[in-house]
Amino acid sequence: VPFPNFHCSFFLDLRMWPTSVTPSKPIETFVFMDLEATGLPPSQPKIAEMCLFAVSRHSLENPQYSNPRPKPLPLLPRLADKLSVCINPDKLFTPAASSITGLTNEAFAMNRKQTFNLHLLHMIVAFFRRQHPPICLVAHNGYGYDFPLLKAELSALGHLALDEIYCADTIKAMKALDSENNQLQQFAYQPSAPGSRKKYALRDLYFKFYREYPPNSHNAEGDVIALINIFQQRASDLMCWMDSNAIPFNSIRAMYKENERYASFS
Ligand code: DCM
Ligand code: MG
Ligand code: MG
Repeated sequence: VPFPNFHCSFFLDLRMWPTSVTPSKPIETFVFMDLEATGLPPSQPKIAEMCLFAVSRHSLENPQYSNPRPKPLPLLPRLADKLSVCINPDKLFTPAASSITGLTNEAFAMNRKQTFNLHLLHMIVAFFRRQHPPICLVAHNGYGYDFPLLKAELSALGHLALDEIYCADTIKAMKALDSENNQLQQFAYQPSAPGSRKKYALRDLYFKFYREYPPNSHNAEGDVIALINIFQQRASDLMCWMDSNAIPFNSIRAMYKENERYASFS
């Protein structure tokens, strides 16, 4: 049992996972991340914008609330380290990516933005070094997109590992929490209502909790803030799930290998 004194009611079965692949003690810093990029796989996208918000477990366990009318809402943690960077992707945006993000190759060129280079790598590593470990990167659809894409960019610089950093995907976590709740409900003979198909897109979860769509979608910082707002609605369960289910960032496979980008031309 990894955490004998945890008040964690979820997923006892996941303790069958080798304990060495999850953090050895509770995660202390959650680094919420979102990436904007030139497109979706299989186009081998390149990152165009990256936002990291590092928030302590303490802040997430002790939220402040807005004025109670009409309804008290958790405020963004006052103490958060933030890194938001524009990155010249050095690759053409797909029309869809350009349209939803508002980012264009011309704008990066006109504003003389640098590529995903060693300066940025050093910023990211230094940013993590300032956080109290264990550290967990958190992204919405992170396993499907953000983590493999970040891994591809780091690998292209020859930086294969981010040691002592874990990662967790909030879509996977939310689905796991919901399915656990559904199993509990089955004991009470409460079949889920017809038409209640669960939707897990960032904007749908945000709407479910806040009854409006999130502002600044497809802007890395806007998406990170929306993700934190969603996370705050179920923070204790999500943190508990991540303590037991976060995986090492080093176990993430790159979305593609840089030299394969040119393989089809040879
Ligand atoms: N993306 C895309 N087309 C979509 C959705 C996303 O090309 N329909 C790409 C471009 C975005 C990136 O994925 O910059 C990240 O998506 P999101 O803004 O949802 O984080
Ligand atoms: Mg995203
Ligand atoms: Mg985004």
